[in-house]
Amino acid sequence: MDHEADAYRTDLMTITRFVLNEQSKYPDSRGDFTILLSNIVLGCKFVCSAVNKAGLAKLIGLAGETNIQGEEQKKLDVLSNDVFVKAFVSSGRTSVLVSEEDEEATFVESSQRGKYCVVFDPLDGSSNIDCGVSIGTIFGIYTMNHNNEPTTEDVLKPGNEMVAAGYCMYGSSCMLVLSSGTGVHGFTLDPSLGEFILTHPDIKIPTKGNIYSVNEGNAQNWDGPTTKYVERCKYPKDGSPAKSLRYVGSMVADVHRTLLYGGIFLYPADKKSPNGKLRVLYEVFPMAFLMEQAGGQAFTGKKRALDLVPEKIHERSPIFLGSYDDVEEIKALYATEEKN
Ligand code: AFP
Repeated sequence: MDHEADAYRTDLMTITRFVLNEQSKYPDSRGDFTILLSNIVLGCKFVCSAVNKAGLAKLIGLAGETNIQGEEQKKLDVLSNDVFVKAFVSSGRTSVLVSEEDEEATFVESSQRGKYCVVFDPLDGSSNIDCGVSIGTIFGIYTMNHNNEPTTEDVLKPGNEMVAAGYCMYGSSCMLVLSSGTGVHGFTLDPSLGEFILTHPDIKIPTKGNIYSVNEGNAQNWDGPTTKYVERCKYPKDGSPAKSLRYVGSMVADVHRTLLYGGIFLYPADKKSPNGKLRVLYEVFPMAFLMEQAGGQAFTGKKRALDLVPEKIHERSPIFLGSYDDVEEIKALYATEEKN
């Protein structure tokens, strides 16, 4: 009998236990982050269950405009947003919420306020829902550094001021990947226990990868450095093998694969979208935070992504993120262009 393996199987490191362990390293900590995180976990479990049922609901006629009681059915992304907003507000640990689904920021009323601000995309990649492809929730967390009325200025801060970030991927398994500034850790939902269990401790991205991930349908509108970079992925000049192309079209899935296998994910600027497509606060920053924590890099075409200072809550930015050496290469191409 393999006692060591048995001990491993019976000594489960749940996400709550993991965060409590981390918390115990800070004697002044009052458990606010643990409480906030347990509400994120609740939202993720809810969305996971709803996503799993989405196909079935459609099949048996529960989804659509109205349900059998004649009530309007909410779309999954709207429903997910409602769940997360309510979980954050009721946690009593948040003051400002910015969601991809809501045009304006939500300011929590004073009786329920707490020290955190959360920026999030409750269901990213929602155009993939109907075909059962992986989608996800992305979040980033800031702390309030004053006791005055909260404003949008509390979240219009560079990504390097985030205290934590993560995503939950609803795919063949449900996985929550989190960093609170001490490495990146992955937890997989055990559906029979209803608990996220630590399965990927201290994720490090390979220094170089052999996959590039981009929507090549936009190639005719790319700028010089992006065009040159993708050309090099396909026809390397140094005799190395060409990179493989993988593109899901769900940022969480594409970034998750990049984190585990290495390589680069690009959503560049193009002539039609000079600022790219992805949103700074709840797509670019959280993923850039995770990449750097895992030993990779994230670059906008001009600067380190986490050094951007957003001026609007739904601002967009081009993004190149992934393995350290692969991002170095694209940085060099932009540096050369700037000189010429
Ligand atoms: P949707 O939520 O509209 O599906 O957009 C997903 C997304 O914001 C991000 O998850 C993808 O990386 C990116 O857009 C894909 O964009 P393209 O369809 O333009 O490639």
